[in-house]
Amino acid sequence: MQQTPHINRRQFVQMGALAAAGAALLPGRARAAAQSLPALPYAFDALEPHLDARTMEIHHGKHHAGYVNNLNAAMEKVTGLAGKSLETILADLPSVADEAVRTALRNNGGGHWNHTLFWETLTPAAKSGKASDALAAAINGAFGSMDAFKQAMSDAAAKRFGSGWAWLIHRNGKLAVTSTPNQDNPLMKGLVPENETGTPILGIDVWEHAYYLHYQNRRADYVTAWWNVIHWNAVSDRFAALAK
Ligand code: MN3
Repeated sequence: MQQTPHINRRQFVQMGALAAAGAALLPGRARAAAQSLPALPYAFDALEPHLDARTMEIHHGKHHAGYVNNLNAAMEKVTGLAGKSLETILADLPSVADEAVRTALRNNGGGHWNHTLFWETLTPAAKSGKASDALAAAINGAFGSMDAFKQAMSDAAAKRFGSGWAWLIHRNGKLAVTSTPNQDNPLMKGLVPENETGTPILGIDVWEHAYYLHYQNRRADYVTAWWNVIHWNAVSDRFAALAK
């Protein structure tokens, strides 16, 4: 017979606090109402010289903040989203009947989710670290080697015409590299090709606002520099949570 473990009131309160902390930290668990701009987990200049301070300041404080504000405005215009996580909303956008609201949720909800992931998976170069054994094994299995994975991801970033993202996704128990235009992401079932849906564990923003101040038209140089500031512990943790 399985016994139900006894949970006292103090433990119950602690569990609630942990859940609330998790909801605040993980983009996928953000609540539908009152989205807010997450603080950067490092200083604007912490990723220098690879990502410059002025770009980080504008990217976070203007671009990402704009997506959050526009997302909140869009969510006020439609009922039925209360209590849904942002991830759930993005995975079910075709169910939003109003086309203007649906487009606003797609662009700004995607923008908020994508940038939250982006900041969380960056860290100063000295703290970049390396992929966990489990993630490295999955990358080797999917791409042949870490170098081959980096080449595939860099190629996807280079080939994305105009604005968009390249992704490392977890899909059906495997890893794959994909790319989306604008602020779309692989969570958006019904909007991105079905065989490119999945859960991103790493993504690179290739909108010009992510690099133009420092790199101008040299997107490839930005992508090369970006690899120096990947927070491999964070990426490995995201992989572990999905691979369970
Ligand atoms: Mn951006």
